[in-house]
Amino acid sequence: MRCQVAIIGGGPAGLLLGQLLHRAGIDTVLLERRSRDHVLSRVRAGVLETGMVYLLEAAGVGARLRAEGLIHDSVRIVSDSTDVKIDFKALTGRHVVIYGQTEVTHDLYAARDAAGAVTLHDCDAVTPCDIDTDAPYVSFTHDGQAQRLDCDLIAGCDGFHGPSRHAIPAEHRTEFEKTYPFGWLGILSQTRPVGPELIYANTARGFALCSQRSPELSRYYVQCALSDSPDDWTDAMFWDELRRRLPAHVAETLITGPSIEKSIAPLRSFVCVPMQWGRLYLCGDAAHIVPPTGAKGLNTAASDVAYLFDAVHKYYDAGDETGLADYSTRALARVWKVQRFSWWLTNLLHRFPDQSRFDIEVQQAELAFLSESHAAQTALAENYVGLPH
Ligand code: FAS
Ligand code: PHB
Repeated sequence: MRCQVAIIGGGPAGLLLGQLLHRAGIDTVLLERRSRDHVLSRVRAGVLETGMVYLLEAAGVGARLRAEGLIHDSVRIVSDSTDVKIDFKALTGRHVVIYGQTEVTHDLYAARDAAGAVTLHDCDAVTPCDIDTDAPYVSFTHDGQAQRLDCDLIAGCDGFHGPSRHAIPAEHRTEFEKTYPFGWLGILSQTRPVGPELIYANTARGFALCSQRSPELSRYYVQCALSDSPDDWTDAMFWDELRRRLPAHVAETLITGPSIEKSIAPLRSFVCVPMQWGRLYLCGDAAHIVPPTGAKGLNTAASDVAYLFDAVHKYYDAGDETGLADYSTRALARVWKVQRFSWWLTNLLHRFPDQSRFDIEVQQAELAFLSESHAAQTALAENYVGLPH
């Protein structure tokens, strides 16, 4: 089997890259470890930067997004003593779009199928090989048969637990990591969202987030202990805790219902440097992870894809290898800015088990400054709507 670009991983990064390359006449084969149903059952991100929306339009999958995506011009950040609206539109002239990652993945798979591009699910032992030669390939097992996919380039879009990052020799790979002493317990409920905009809450009981997927589908999160499991939380316990972490006038309007999904995500900041080695290029969670606080995981996978697509297109279109050579440097420049913002917002909005009284006072003072300062609100808004690609 042979193609121009082998894509490992059928999440949003691999799918978006594959679709952009297809529309540029560059053929790919996508190897995914899990089944299509499993990938489409995941509930993850919900906020799209306008840069990501632009890429999805360029990939030809903007129709449902335009019809069903919800334009949000602001978010609210509340605490026990502050309640501030971060008005993206007024501060930056831009907005974000609420459209679930599940829907993005669904749309991209549908487009890939319609394009007739080759996607293999249930692939095992996927391994990038000879990445430091001009004849790289991917070995894998499919339907019990050992397979080999020869290619020119390999895109490692296989997420944090995939093999691609580990194909970069350990002696040349630097990994930066920060873990957080709590997780996010998230639920999805077929209920009307508590309000028109997302609400981030920092309270003495910890963080909470009121998000949404549609006018009838709500997504809520509460900060929880790392030792918790979803089974420790009944729906009633979740709703009670969420109410306690919201302003009273908001809590009393909360519409509750049975959870249709309930999961706990650990929080981590992680960066792999470099994001490329030989003919292997890492995109998305394969190279970096951010705590979900700033809604940047999916959107940063998209900016990696934008840079890699640009480089690969120049390579095939004009034999220009400069984009490929510069990919990691270019992508990491934006990745680190997103890491900083996600780390900063996570520290601002969560209660840490080891926080001193001083730490809490400083955190409350920063929330108060944010509620009073146009400059502070503008800085948050510029990062939230998305830094330039
Ligand atoms: P993904 O992990 O989505 O996709 C990688 C794909 O590679 C998967 O389909 C996987 O099955 C496949 N793969 C793995 N190993 C493989 C192998 N050996 N061979 C072949 N394929 C392999 N981001 C936000 O912005 N907001 C959120 O609220 C949010 N919540 C999240 C909750 C959870 C539980 C997780 C894990 C992540 C969350 N994220 C969130 C981040 C998430 O949205 C990622 O940033 C996004 O999925 C990145 O997309 P990919 O890089 O494509 O990685
Ligand atoms: C979500 O809707 O899943 C979501 C929204 C905003 C975030 C994180 C997650 O910051």
